[in-house]
Amino acid sequence: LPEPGTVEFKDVTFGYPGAEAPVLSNISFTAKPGQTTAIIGSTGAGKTTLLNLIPRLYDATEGEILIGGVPLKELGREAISQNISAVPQRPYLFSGTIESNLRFGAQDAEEEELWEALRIAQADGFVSEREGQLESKISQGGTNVSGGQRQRLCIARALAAKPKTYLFDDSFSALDVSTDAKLRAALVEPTKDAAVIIVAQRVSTITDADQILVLDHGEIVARGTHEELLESSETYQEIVTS
Ligand code: TTP
Ligand code: MG
Repeated sequence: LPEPGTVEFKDVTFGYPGAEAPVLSNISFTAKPGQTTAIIGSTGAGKTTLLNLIPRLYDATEGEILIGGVPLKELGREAISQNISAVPQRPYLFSGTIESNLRFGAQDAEEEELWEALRIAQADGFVSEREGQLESKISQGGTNVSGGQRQRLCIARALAAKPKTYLFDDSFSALDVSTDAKLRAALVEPTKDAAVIIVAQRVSTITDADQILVLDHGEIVARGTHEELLESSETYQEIVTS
């Protein structure tokens, strides 16, 4: 069996219910623990849809997705939520406290572990400045924190759960370049044994990924490392220079 956390897509096709054309066609790849798999492609290419299939927000129309060699449909909801942390493109906070938001998926974490997750996510500074700190209130939808703070709290929440698979959907876009760089450097150690899948807009942030999948109109049109794709893929070159 592949290692726990391994994500395998086998010839996956997906169309939204009622839509005529599939949004994803014949997607096959393996994201291995200890590696970063980046997905890049223009808006509407299907990147978010692809990520959303992994925690079963929808089921593939054709083909199969396996986690650690087990088909998603046999895994069960609990195993999926215990093993996979997803930071969605529009990160969401629940009304409650910062702590209750961080504990979603990490009920038994020690308080120190929550602070460690906040430090990695570059969120410890603004949380410690808020009155009440971990007990400080978050309003419905997280409207009383900024977009960049919301993003970092959702990254901290994902880290606190200590999953085997991380899904980041454009999760660093609201951060300034310097915070983005610090956060990425801090993420290396805590995610080193996990399978990490990152959807990115900025190529600069994924140049060191172990594999990059170039998605275009729902198909993987090229794959490889940054250097390989610069040589082989016109679509990639266009993304790099755009
Ligand atoms: P996405 O998967 O949202 O495309 P994307 O994530 O690559 O785009 P972006 O970079 O802007 O985040 O959408 C792919 C197609 O699927 C697009 O035509 C819109 C459609 N779609 C739906 O029909 N219903 C949905 O719920 C979503 C998320 C997308
Ligand atoms: Mg998207």
